[in-house]
Amino acid sequence: MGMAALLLVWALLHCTGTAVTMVRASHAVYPELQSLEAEKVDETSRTGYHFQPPKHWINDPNGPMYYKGLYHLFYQYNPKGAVWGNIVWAHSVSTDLIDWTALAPGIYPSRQFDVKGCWSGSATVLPSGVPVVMYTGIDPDEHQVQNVAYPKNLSDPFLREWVKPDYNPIIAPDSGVNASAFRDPTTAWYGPDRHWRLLVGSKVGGKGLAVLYRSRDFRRWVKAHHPLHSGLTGMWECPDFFPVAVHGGGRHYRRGVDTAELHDRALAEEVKYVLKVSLDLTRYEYYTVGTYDHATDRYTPDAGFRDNDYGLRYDYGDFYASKSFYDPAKRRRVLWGWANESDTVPDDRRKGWAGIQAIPRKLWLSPRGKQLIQWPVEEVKALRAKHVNVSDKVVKSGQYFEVTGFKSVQSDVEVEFAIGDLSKAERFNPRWLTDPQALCKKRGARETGEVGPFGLWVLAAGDLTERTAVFFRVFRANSNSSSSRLVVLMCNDPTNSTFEAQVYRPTFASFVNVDIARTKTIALRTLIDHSVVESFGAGGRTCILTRVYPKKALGDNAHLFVFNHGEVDVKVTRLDAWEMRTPKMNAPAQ
Ligand SMILES: *[C@@H]1O[C@H](CO)[C@@H](O)[C@H](O)[C@H]1NC(C)=O
Ligand SMILES: *[C@@H]1O[C@H](CO)[C@@H](O)[C@H](O)[C@H]1NC(C)=O
Ligand SMILES: *[C@@H]1O[C@H](CO)[C@@H](O)[C@H](O)[C@H]1NC(C)=O
Ligand SMILES: *[C@@H]1O[C@H](CO)[C@@H](O)[C@H](O)[C@H]1NC(C)=O
Ligand SMILES: *[C@@H]1O[C@H](CO)[C@@H](O)[C@H](O)[C@H]1NC(C)=O
Ligand SMILES: *[C@H]1O[C@@H](CO)[C@H](O)[C@@H](O)[C@@H]1NC(C)=O
Repeated sequence: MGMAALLLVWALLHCTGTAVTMVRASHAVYPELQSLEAEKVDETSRTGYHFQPPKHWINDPNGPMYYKGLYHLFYQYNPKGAVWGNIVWAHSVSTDLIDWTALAPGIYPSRQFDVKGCWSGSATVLPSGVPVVMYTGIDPDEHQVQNVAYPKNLSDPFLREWVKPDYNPIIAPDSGVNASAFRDPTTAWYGPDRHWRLLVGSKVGGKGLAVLYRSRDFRRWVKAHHPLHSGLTGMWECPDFFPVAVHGGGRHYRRGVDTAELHDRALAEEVKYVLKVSLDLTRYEYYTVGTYDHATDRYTPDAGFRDNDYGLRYDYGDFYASKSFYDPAKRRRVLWGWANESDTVPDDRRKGWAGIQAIPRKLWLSPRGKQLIQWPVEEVKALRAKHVNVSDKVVKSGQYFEVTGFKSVQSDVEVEFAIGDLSKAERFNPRWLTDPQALCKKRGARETGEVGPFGLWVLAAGDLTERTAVFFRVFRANSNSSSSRLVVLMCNDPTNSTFEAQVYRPTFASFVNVDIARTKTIALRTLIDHSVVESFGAGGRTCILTRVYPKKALGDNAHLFVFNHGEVDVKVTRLDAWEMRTPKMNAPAQ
């Protein structure tokens, strides 16, 4: 197609706004755009220290693993454009999860069993030390099949080349499976019966399924009679199933547990299991923590975990298709998740890029086993540069102050608030319990309250006409103040983040499981990175990532404020903020 024709297509798309789009694999598909290379890359809102390639579209993290001293991250990538399409497994390596080197794509369509696409999957490091990847291939009939690939050269720590055995696909949809809804194999685990197991995401009718397969030799896989688990939530994408250490279980509870260790009987008694699924219908994820019976291959969520759309999430913002891996170098479980753009497809075409990965997070089970806790991997601290701090500063009702002396556009901010008088907390309506997001919208950052809203305005213009609020509000759960329970809401309000009308800017929120009546303080850490606001409330109990695109609050014009719109005074007991350096982000290998 000549340049004029391209421009015509583009103009048509723009003017009518009704491009022929279809939805496949849950991504809007723009056939006319998916092979239009970005001519230039707009750096305006590009991130500095979040993972992204130099240009074009990315989505799900794939097959993360540690091998011979290197962290590997593969991810869904369109080498030809800034919208979804032409999907391959792009491949990057790092020694520290911070500086990344881009290699050539590791897995790309080359055989009948993946000729129409190489979609998401996982890595398993076999007991022999050999890493294997299992991924979804799209065959000539557009059926989703599961394939395996092995490294060509085990002495190459970069694992540059992968071999796809002729016996692929190793798992094809049988007559009981919808071949258009059968994807994203998990890391495999080994049972006491000497069989490997893995899960594939699927659905039947309105039910999401984690379909279970078993194998003796990693080659011939047989479907189990029942799925490991299912739920009335529509298609399950990107299932993840892994053990977590229990507090008091004889090992440090923050330590990760390798999926491959699952068959160890002594170990099995001191771990719980996590099942996470990504809901195709809502584009959110949820997880439960429970027990796994090796003999019956059944997973049962613990009482108290909601096993549906209202379940606990890793992140209550823009975070999807996540995948964890066990890091043997630091004995921890690390979580990767994809954050898409909140701007429009024409914006992405103009920018020449779309999608980032969230900062990798260490993940562990809380001491009481009621939820998972996440925290940016410790390596992130190595990026901290210029530091400023504030301590014991009271923010009176209706007041705010600016944190000065550093550039906040690419920064890491840790703050702790002490609350003066919790007895004034507003009444909590029990109906709000199931929908914190609606509560946040109703009681956004601009509404005044009693205890809160207080928190940060980030990526703010000097005159505050642009700002994204990350804040808390405290409510009292019943009218009897001597026996009341306090409810803490954490909220992210991007309503005033930009003047750009087209940008998608939902309020994101959740409750924070802290006993604030006892602590009387609450902490917040926010990683700010041009168009990313990634927040960790109460030491990682509630996380919210959001994408925003300020027009004024760019570069040196981005400011950071602390505000209090509640009647009750709060005190910033301490605030530490650092400018963040830019790591080597996917520079091509020499
Ligand atoms: C395998 O990788 C090692 C380490 O990079 C290299 O020295 C060796 O030449 C490679 N072997 C082949 C057959 O490519
Ligand atoms: C199979 O899944 C596809 C994709 O979600 C859906 O369009 C189709 O209706 C499903 N087919 C059946 C028979 O459920
Ligand atoms: C702020 O940090 C500096 C070191 O960067 C330290 O010397 C100083 O005591 C801190 N001030 C407050 C008020 O915390
Ligand atoms: C913030 O957003 C609201 C709702 O869109 C709007 O009414 C208000 O004028 C905005 N405030 C500023 C300072 O732009
Ligand atoms: C408040 O609750 C406490 C403890 O449940 C109870 O002893 C007290 O009578 C209650 N007071 C009122 C006014 O209901
Ligand atoms: C990210 O983009 C927004 C705005 O277009 C959509 O509403 C979300 O559904 C989408 N998220 C995912 C996971 O695709």
